[in-house]
Amino acid sequence: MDASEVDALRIAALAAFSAATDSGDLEQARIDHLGRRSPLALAQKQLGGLTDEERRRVGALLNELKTAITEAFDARHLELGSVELSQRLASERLDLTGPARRIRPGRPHLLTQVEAEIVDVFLGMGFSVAEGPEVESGRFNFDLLNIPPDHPARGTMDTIYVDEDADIVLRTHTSPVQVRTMLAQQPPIAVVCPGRVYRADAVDATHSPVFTQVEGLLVAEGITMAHLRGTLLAFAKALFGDDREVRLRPSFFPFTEPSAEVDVSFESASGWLEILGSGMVDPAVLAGCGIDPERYSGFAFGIGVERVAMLRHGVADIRDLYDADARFLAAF
Ligand code: 2NL
Repeated sequence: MDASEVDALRIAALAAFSAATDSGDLEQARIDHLGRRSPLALAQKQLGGLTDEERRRVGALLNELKTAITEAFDARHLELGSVELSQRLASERLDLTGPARRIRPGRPHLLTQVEAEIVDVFLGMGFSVAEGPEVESGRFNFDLLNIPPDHPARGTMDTIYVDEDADIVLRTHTSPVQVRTMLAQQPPIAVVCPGRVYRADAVDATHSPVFTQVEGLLVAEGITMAHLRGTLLAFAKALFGDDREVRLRPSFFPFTEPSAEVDVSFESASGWLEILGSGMVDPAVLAGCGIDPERYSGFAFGIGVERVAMLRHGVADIRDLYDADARFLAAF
């Protein structure tokens, strides 16, 4: 092999690398001109058949040739790499000035928010939170609350029975949670009991067979109606604003004596709006729950969370709180 043949191989390789316009082409050209079956590799294999002198001469030529072709390949490789990179950067360019997709975070339901707000006010006054089952015995839901077996509230017209024979009901208030608390511990007791309650009511703008209550109970020595009034005034101010007044109106519940509806002053509503029912725990209820009524007294109250949410947020129909209409939900 002489210098002109070596030159021809070099020229062919360089031409092939220049002609390659992408890295696929270039790889094929590398295989053709530097690969194991390239003319260069074949010529190197045949070196063994030459005389010593020839082998040294041709060997040197082929080594130079290989270095030249390799350098040419490396240069073209870099060149095509940077061309391809800039093409890719151009085609995958992101327009960072375009409008971002709007993120719409979820949040607790309005009822959940209001329930938490109510509970927080009482936590701030030192009450604890207690929860209990929604399926209750008639004993905890009624008997121990001074509601006798023949009371109309226990009928199937008012109460949803899970098992009528066994006297198992969906709780009609969260009072049984407070009953359970009293049975489990002696005073002082200060608990609030939030949760779902059930009544056999038809649905209309202000009634739902499922609704949410936060009931509260405070039992200790020397508790009077003044404690009830002061506590519920503080609650009304915390929830509805500092310039509120409360008014107690005589009422009746089987489990409290005396009992009082609590109204809050509302300038917009031309006077007063009822926010909850309350009273001094009936001594018979304390005694039934293992608390000595000669030593202890207490007050209790029941807040309808739907009613508070509707008053606070101007919701006219209780069904809006349950329909899960995204347009309603998004407003809170
Ligand atoms: C209302 C009235 C009230 C109670 C709930 C209660 C619980 C025990 C003992 C005595 Cl364990 N009372 N709870 C007392 C008065 C009223 O709720 O209108 N709620 C929406």
